[in-house]
Amino acid sequence: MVTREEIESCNKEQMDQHQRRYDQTVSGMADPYELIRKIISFQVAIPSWALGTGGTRFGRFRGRGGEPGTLGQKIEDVGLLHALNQSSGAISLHIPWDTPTDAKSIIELAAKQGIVFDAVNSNTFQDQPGQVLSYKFGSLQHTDRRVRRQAIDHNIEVIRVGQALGSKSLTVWLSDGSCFPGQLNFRKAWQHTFEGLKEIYSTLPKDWKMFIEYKAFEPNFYSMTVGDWGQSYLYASKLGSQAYTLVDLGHHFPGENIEQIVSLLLMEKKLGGFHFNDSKYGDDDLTVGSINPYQLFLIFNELVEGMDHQAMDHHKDMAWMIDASHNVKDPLEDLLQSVEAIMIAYAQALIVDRKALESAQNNNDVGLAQEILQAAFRTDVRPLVAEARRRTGAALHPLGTFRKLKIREKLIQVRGSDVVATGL
Ligand code: PSV
Ligand code: MN
Repeated sequence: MVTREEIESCNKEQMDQHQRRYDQTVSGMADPYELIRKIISFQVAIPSWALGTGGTRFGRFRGRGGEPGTLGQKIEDVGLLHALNQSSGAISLHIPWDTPTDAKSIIELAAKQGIVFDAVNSNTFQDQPGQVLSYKFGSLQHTDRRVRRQAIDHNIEVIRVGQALGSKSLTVWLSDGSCFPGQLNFRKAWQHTFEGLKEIYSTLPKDWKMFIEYKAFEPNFYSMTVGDWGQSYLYASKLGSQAYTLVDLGHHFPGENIEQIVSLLLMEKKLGGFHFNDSKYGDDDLTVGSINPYQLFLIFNELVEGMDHQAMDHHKDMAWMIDASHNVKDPLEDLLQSVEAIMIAYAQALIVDRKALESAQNNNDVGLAQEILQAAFRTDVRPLVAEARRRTGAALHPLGTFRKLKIREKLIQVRGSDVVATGL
């Protein structure tokens, strides 16, 4: 669908302008090559459910078409993104939305596109056709042990699916909770959930991690059984060293200090994974960096500081993923924009003058500390990120190239305009 030659020829047209901007950006930087090296190795996984047009509880409008109708086509779409940016070399599957029927051929297809399998995600927040017992009143927290059993078995099955693909982690997001006061005994709900997680954890292969994702509200509106980072941390620390908290940016109340949460979880070695998106009000699932890029930068600032403090590998030691929904935009364009926003925030965090910041903090020089952070945030690092892409054979401008090469039009020609991808 897109070749290296096509990307190169688009790059050629933009090269003069890029070179001018790049020279200007790196003129004052001590070691731009080291920055470029880090940017190149940073990869963000694409969730299998984000490749189609999403909807809300008020329905779903038609997308432009050409959406992936099969898991194979979803992998092809991630391959397209990766060809354009060389930063999306992984896919995260949601089971059962995207259960592979033939793992071997799926692995081969992914390998051809340079794609690996990131965390596998279980789903006990919906009832599936033919499912024996309902999750209407929760899954692992349920008052009926048979429902809990069904949810535990599903998670164990998801680990098995992931093992066949070479995944190394399981993400558990539970929608369990209650909608009305009195509906739930909080303590029993917590204990049931913990017992279930414990059993799932006990089946985890030794080289796997388990991520416990929390969410402040929705679909339950009075209480969530894994509602905040404190609850997730409690489960993760009681479970053991293979269990971690997963932070999804959209799962907080407005105004929450997510960067501080990130810093403390890193300090406790309990931050395992990340779901990127942006929001104005809640779990809005908007394009990363579209509403509050400064917050994204502040989060990356803590991530880089905390990971460096523990000599962690920025790419390998954390599961990075986008978790968004695209109701009005082309999903592939939206994902390209999200990855770009992540790379920009990451690059800006890399150029924070850490020594100067530490000294300003030690001297309680509040004004200077702010200046230092904002100097990094206000640096236009886009040419640096573009250069990192160019050096790996990707596009200087992924979105522009996607449009110039008429990739969506080609997908519509091949797949038609009526396919609807699985997901929410
Ligand atoms: C829940 O809102 C969530 O963030 C979880 O990560 C799910 O797996 C994903 O969205 C898709 O529904
Ligand atoms: Mn999520």
